Amino acid sequence: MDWCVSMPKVELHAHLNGSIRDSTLLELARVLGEKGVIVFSDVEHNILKNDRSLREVFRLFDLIHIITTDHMVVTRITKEVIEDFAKENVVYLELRTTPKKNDSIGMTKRSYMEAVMEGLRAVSAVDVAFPAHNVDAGSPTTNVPVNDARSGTTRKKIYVRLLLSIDRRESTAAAMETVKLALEMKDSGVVGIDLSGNPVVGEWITFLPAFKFAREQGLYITLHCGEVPNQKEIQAMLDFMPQRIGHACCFEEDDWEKLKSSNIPVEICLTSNVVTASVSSLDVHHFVDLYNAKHPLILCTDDAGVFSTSLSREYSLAAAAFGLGKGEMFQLAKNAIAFIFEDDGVKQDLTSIFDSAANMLE
Ligand code: 6MZ
Repeated sequence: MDWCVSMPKVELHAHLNGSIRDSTLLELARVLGEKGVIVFSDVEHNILKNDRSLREVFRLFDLIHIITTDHMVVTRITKEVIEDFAKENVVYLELRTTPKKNDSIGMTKRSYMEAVMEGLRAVSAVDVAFPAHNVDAGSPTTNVPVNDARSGTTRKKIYVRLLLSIDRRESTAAAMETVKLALEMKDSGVVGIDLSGNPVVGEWITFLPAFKFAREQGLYITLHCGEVPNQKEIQAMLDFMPQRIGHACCFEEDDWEKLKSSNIPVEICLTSNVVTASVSSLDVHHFVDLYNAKHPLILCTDDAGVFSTSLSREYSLAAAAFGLGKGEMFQLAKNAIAFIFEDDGVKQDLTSIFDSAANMLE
């Protein structure tokens, strides 16, 4: 496990509200319990539970959202989640979150995202490399630490980019609103759009206009695809040719064929898939077939908080379950650079970070 922690890693599939520390969730829940908004003991049991079906996971998210949908809390969890990933040597993080609207507390999708941005700026343990709008040049510049001016020191650095998620419960109009917000925030590090949420709810066709618009406007796209069996949807999503997909658990023969010929990279979330029973056990996980076929794949956490995992743990699990050595795992981590939603400049910087860490393999 030690070398899985110390080696640089790239995280491309992490949901903000799924990645919260248990201690933070419990602390926040206790406060709401004292105010009588929730029953703390029920919530505590739910948060600390280890096994969860996919249905229970989405019930838990509804609960988490009651606890966290508040501007200050959103800022706090964003800061903590980034610090946690940086601590285990994630050097590039694409953090995704669903912009939320809650009239009762004056929250709009935009103000929710501003609270996320505030969280980025609040990170103090590491430098956060993030695009900052260069007022003089009138154009965005990348690679600027937004939280601290102490760059150039030996402090750790993590690149953070944001993906805005569309929840499958949303309407076409709400999905379009999220895409427009992403476009307005393009200079602030929002690079793409994700489709997520309970996979048994909603239909791809509802979101298609928003995703078409996102693509036309130059945003990157990743879709949760095949987390439950739904061949018609899987085929339609693959035909759309997103830049990446997440999960790909319940694929039929035709779907594998289409996926492999399209070469669409897959974000693999081992613990999440096994805990939610989308895959019955690690030894039958599609990681093996995709890895052997040299299909592009990236190991990710999905929801490090909800599934009590970390990216290092996912690497360690894969190494043990699939008999992969240190060199192969290092290469797997490095390969992820090719699939980030960023330009060649950032890719080159990440490549040098990996190259200078390669001596850990000796
Ligand atoms: C599908 C998931 C998910 O956006 O509030 N989410 N969607 N499948 C999964 N597999 C377990 N895990 C998380 O983070 C929480 C939201 O992310 C999506 C769900 O929509 C969940 O409500 P944010 O930060």
